Amino acid sequence: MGEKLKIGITCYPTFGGSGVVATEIGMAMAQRGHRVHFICYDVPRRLNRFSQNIFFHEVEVHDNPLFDFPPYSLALSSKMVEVAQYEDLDIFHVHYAVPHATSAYLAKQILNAKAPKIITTLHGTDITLVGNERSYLPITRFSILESDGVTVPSHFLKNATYDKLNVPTATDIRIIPNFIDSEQFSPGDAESKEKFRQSLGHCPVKGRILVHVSNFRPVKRIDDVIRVFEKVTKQIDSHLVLVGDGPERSKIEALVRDLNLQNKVCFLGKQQLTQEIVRNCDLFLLPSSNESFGLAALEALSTGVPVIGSNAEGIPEVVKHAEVGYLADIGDVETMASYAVKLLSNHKEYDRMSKAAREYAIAEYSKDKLIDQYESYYYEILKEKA
Ligand code: GMT
Repeated sequence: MGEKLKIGITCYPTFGGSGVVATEIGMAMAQRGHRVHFICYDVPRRLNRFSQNIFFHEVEVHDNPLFDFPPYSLALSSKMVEVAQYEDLDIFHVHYAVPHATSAYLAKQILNAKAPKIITTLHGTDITLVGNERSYLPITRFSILESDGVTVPSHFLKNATYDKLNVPTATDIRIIPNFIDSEQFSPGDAESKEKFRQSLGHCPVKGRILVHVSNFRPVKRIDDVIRVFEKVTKQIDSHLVLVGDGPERSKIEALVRDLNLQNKVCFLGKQQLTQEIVRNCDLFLLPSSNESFGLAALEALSTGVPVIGSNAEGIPEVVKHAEVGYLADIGDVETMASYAVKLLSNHKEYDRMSKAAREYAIAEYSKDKLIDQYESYYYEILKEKA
């Protein structure tokens, strides 16, 4: 490999998959000796410890009586310019076209010949955003076309970028799937499972445990999670654990009460170490209507937990139907529930699938392999666009 790089990373510093992927890439690059500068409005959730080669630069958005809306994108551009100049950055690796690639583009214009190369990683919600708000299309498209390199986590998202954003197919978009740290996301054992059940406290848990982790946005279709569980729990002694928080939370809590399931459903809210929960459960539910990849499902597979979900967008690329889980059409809660019951009632088949899930996650999505791809891509873009 070539010389050590100086990389600026910008992402949404939240619990969402894009923030997780961005942070894990940064931490892995730092371990490989590159200097990594996170340029974000807050410390990314997974960046929870001091590490050599990692630096954090806060984007402060100053208010002013003139501003109805403080200009985050401009504050980010200014910070990018400052960090690039002081730290002599080689690359801005931004996660999300809008506004991060747009801010990087502006920073590049200001920095001129000394500007770092821009690598934009799309995460899917860029496309959903344009679907919901068409006025963002020109700026999303422009920011993608002006990037020096573009990556996506799935074939689905590559095709959607060409189709929905009308990006010319001659534009190279590199597929680098999301990845897992299989040591962190390892299966639970009998002891951890027992401890977990007891720790659920007011929700004493017997039987099987179904789990869902998300940001509780409408695209996750958490009402389908509840409907699937309602059917499963009628046939199999089971509980449902919900991890995360977001705009749908109140509605879902109300639905759980309406269906009289409150003693069987545990809302755990936002959690830092989801692996400590998911590895102690039996089945992961992901019935989303939109999912460019489905990192949460991959993390479940890595812990040996099969996934039942929808066959939307990028999910079938990650969850191989009948091999590591089962997929049905969006909203088909009947079929999802029958797959869940079938799997949970056949211990031999469950054990086979659980083992296959873990093996598949390690073989296809190991962190080292995919970080190698990002690192090679960095060098490729620096060489190509020199
Ligand atoms: O929808 C989420 O879970 C959050 C969102 C985000 O912005 O972090 O996730 C997107 O990026 C993840 C990482 O690439 C993907 O695994 C998710 O599938 C994707 N979400 C959607 O496409 C809706």
